[in-house]
Amino acid sequence: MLIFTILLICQLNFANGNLNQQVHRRFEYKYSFKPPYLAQRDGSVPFWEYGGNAIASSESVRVAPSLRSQKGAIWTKSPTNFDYWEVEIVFRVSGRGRIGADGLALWYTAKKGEYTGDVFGSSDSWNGLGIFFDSFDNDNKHNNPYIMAVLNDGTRKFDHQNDGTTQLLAGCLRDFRNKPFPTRARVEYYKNTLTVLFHNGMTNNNDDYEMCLRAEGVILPKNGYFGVSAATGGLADDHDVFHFLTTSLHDASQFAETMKLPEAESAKLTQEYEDYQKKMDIQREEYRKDHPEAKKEEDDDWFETDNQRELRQIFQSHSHMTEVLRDLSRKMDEVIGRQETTLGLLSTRAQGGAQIQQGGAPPPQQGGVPPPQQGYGGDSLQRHEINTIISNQNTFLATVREIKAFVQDLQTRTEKVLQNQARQPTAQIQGTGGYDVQSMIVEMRDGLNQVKLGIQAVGQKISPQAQAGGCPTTNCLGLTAFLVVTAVQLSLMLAYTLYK
Ligand SMILES: [Ca+2]
Ligand SMILES: [Ca+2]
Repeated sequence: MLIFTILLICQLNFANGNLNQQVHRRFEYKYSFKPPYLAQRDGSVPFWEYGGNAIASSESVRVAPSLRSQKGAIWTKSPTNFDYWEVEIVFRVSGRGRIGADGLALWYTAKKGEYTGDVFGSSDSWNGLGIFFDSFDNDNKHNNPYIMAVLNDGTRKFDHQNDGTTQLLAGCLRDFRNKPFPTRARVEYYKNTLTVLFHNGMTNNNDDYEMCLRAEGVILPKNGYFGVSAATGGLADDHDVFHFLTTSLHDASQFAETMKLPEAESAKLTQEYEDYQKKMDIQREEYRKDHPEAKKEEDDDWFETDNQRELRQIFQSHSHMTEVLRDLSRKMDEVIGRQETTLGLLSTRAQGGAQIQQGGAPPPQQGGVPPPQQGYGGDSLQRHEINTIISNQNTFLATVREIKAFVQDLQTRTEKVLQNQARQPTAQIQGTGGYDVQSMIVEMRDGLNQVKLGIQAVGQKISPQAQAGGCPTTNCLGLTAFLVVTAVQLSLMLAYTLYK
């Protein structure tokens, strides 16, 4: 099963690789618009024409505004010179109403459509493809907003009354109105397969696309025009388009053939490039002679690498510190484990002692605990003494747990600092000065090492006592005090670091 899965993954990767190798993509700026400077000062959009109620600004094209009975459209000036393409459109349909109208259309047609037509603001009886974002539920089947692809050969009229249900190629029910982020659609037409992906605008992540529809055997007219249109009715929405990005898709092998330059031209271009390089070198030399201070600035750049090295050292120190802390945490676990064993032994003995005092008979052995070496009984160890020992042990355990939690907290904070540094390394180094941070970290590491050694020593001290089954109360108290002092020290160090 596992081998089969691995094989499948390999195959998929191979297939993906093939696809990437075969398709050559080229951004087509003459069939695209995007902010900033979407529209020029005179309001025109380069390579595009718009009309009707459409208005273009530097940030977006408002294809139809939220007023009653508005229609508008924007069309490319020239027909495409490529067969296959992908269009990514970033848009927003928004209005105050719970229901909006009428919708937005993305077109690829043999001829440019109208600017005030009957189908979402553009021409009916189109020849080519229309992707409709239909906001209004004309047929009252509660299935709008709806996204659909409708093909037409120039003979059919769009069936508005039924929301085109009998004419659509494929579609999907998606709400695209009033989303926190602009909605997106990616329409791909490659080797007669049409795919529409939709991004519902609930996140700002560019990759959150979902499949809306896919249809094979789609034949579209060659050398068509792209367009976007929109319309409002009795109800109204703003229909804004921010990005219209067209990429042409080519079969890589064919593309290589068409892109080959004649040899003579290639040699000429190479020669031109070399001449240009030489000219640039000469100019650079002259500039250096005229501006000796520029040289100094270049030298200054080299000192940047020192800073970077320093930063890397800080990173290493931090990583080392994290390791030490992890080690410490593990040791703490060990200490707690040992203490719990000791506690178990002691409570067994406390029960035994109580029985001795009550009945005077020797205690039964419980859970295979070996009998202690030295004699004990009602005379040598009173019940209240044992209880004191147990309560001391409990206090000690609680303190150790607190310290453990504290160390974990410290570790989390260290990791946070590391992450912050990774995100904004230069800000840190400029803010505090690299050497100070470095020396402080070394100090902290030494301190932590001392703590670690102390705890190891404690662990060693405790284990023989656990084996012997005795724990003098004075020692336990001393240890508690030691650990509390350590905790205070650590918190002071941490506070100092945070303050810094
Ligand atoms: Ca409709
Ligand atoms: Ca409907």
